Amino acid sequence: MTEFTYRLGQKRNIVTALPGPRSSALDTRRRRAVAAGVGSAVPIYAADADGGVIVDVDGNSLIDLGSGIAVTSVGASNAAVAAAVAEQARHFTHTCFMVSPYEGYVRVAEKLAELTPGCQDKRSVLFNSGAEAVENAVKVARLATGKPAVVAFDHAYHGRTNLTMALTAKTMPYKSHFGPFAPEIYRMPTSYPYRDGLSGTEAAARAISQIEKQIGTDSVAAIIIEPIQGEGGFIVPAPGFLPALAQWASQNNVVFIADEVQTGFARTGSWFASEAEDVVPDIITMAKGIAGGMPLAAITGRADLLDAVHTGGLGGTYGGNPVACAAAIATLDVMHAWDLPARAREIEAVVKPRLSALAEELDAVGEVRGRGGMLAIELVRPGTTDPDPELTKRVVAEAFSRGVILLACGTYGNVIRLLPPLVIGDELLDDGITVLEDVLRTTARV
Ligand code: PLZ
Repeated sequence: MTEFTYRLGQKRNIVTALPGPRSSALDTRRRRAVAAGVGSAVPIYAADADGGVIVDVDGNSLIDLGSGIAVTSVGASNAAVAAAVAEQARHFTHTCFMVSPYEGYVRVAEKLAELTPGCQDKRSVLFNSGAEAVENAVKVARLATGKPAVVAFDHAYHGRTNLTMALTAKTMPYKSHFGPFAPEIYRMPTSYPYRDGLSGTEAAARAISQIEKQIGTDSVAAIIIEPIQGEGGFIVPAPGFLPALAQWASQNNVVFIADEVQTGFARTGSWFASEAEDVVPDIITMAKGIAGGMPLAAITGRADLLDAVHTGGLGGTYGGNPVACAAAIATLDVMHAWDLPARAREIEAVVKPRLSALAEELDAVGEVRGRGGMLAIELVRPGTTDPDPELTKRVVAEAFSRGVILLACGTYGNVIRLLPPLVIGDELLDDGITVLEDVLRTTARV
């Protein structure tokens, strides 16, 4: 393992009840000022964070197994990223790339062309959020193909804006009462081996047949899919599913968009999850891990598709903000220097066998799955495959009370996902997983 350097001590240390008095006081202020529609996974307020720990305003150090939803892979205050941000902010925080451009944007686009799968000629555009990247990938696909329809999948998550809500599968909490939604979005069955028992080829044939029958290839501009579905439950499709869809897309003038907002940037043990099956997406959407916590997103894709758009057709005031670009350049350098794809594989090698042993021991653990630093357990009622969201909530709450931040996910709310910062040290990771094991053993048996 690379020797990572940290600013804060990497130890779990709980010194008050959780939440402590300062967090509780802030929560009272929050309820009077912040809209109720915004939720938080844990009720502690952050004061500091580094490596694998979040320190709250009461002085508690918690183990972070969520990375702010797969964002802080290099740590939440990586020294190189913080220095790059400070240096860029000293010179200029903004000019707007659409007004007077700057090198950082170009450098990020060059790096994305190098890092993303495939050696075809590529172009990139930078944005602020994952949803914005997805919206723009769809804009490009529609313009380049001259076709209207977009195919998304069961269990998909692509964002909370109007178009991306339409692409997202789950109604609560993301869509309920927020419609009407963008038109020309069609949902197809995905590959969910634990629940459908199909091979990748069978699942792809099922989806393709429905696309051809219900929409028609002459109407389909794009297929958008997460190579491992994130919010929907860390669903890893059966081998062969993604390559079959990508091949069908390329044969039918359909743009294959891989949404790698959550799976990207070393998270799954390679730079992008598409690489695991040698899939070369026509367009790839990215955000989250790209810039060490600064808001930046991107689309990178085939030059002929991206350059089909008229000048002025793509952009936005803040897209590719210079401070965020500086953070991205530093983040990608750190990822290379510390070989974080290899670290993600190490995390899998350490954690997955322990989770698999739990699955053997406890009937409530239906499946263990995932890749690299993106791992999950799906919890079910013993003896069935019926989802157990109540148990999931209890496990997450109990782990939190012991100082470990875990995030749940899944269409049925019954998946516990592990997304540690990739720079988490072995001891802290071991402590976090030991807590998860203890909590599961005690909670799943009652
Ligand atoms: N595509 C694959 O995972 C964001 C959302 C959390 P934004 N996932 C976390 C929540 O409840 O809002 C995501 C994703 C995939 C797109 C997005 C959207 O990215 O940066 O949140 O817009």
